[in-house]
Amino acid sequence: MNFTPFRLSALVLLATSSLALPALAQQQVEFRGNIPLAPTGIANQQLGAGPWHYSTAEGMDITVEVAARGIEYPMALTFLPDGDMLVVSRPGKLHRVRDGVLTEITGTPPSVYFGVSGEPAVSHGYLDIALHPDFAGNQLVYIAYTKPFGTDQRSLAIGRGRWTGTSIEGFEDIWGGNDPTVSGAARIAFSNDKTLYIATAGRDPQDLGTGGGKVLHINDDGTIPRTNPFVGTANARPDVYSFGHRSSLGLTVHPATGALWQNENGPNGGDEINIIEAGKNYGWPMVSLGRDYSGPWQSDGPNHLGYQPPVVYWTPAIAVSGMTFYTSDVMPKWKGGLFVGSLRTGEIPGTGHLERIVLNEKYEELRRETLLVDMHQRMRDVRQGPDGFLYVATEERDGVVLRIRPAQ
Ligand SMILES: [Ca+2]
Repeated sequence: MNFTPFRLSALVLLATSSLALPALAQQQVEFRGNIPLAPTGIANQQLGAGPWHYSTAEGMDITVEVAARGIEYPMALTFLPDGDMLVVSRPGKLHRVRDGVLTEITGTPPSVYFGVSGEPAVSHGYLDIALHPDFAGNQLVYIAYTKPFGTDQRSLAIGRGRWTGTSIEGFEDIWGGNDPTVSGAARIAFSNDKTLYIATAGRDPQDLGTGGGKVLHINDDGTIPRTNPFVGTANARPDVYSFGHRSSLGLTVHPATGALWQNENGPNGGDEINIIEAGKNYGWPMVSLGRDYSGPWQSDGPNHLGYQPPVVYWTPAIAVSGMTFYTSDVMPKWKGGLFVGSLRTGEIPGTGHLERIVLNEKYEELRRETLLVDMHQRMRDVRQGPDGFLYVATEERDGVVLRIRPAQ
């Protein structure tokens, strides 16, 4: 036998570690139902006055400044032809922003708003806003919102009205508003043919007879395009365009191809960006690259066999939100990049940020940059302004719209 003192002590250490392993191998966390309670130690951090300066990966320095302040939980923004910004919020308000000054716009519909965003059992009042492609001629503004109906029910609704400069005139619903199976997150986007796409959350993403977990497709007046893939199919809604989605928080049209790009939140991981094709099944809840909130993988294999695969995915989740392609020469090293807002990373509140994704001509990912992490804000929407700068809405109680510009 050749037990040296060193080997003996190593054996003792090994035995001790083995005995202690079950107690040290994992951390117990508190659950509500089957969802772990999120740790809030770095959440709700106040944003300072700015501006902030950053170096970025492509060698382009940026300045980030506050373009608008004092919006409670902004959800989405868009720009009017005159350069003013319109911002909708969780409490169901529409603001115009001109030179940093907020004006609340009247004539918008009542909505349902409660709960803490990011936690179970919530309702967002206003979800998205879009201008009609012929806005300069018809002044039509579209709002996606959670509408109260019946005694105590709520439903996603899409409505439109005319912009007067200080109000929305003659607002009326053109779609939804009476279907309790469709509520929660949603986005809308006009395509180049002036029809409207609606990305929804909700129950039964595999059921073609319901509106939840789908991308839906309507004309600008709410009627159904006859070319939709399931028109005439038994037990299918004629407005369904694609299905098998979870919770869509981003929808945009590719500036060159006109293709519809959608993103959706997985549970704990499995966030996806998808290119939407008519009639296709995107897999939820059968296939996912994420985990159930309680720990197990959502599906048996890490693939989308038999279903449309995502173009980009995240595990752990970043809670993907608003999404846009950047097309301007103002920040040339970012031109062609895809920008995505993040509400929180790895199930930890206070870790929202902005991501920049570089794709090749086949839409295969080449690189991914994480931006504005140290701001600790929920970055709900990102859009390009008419000035070529990027604008980011932070969904916080003291929400702001940030402007990203080249460093000066
Ligand atoms: Ca999928």
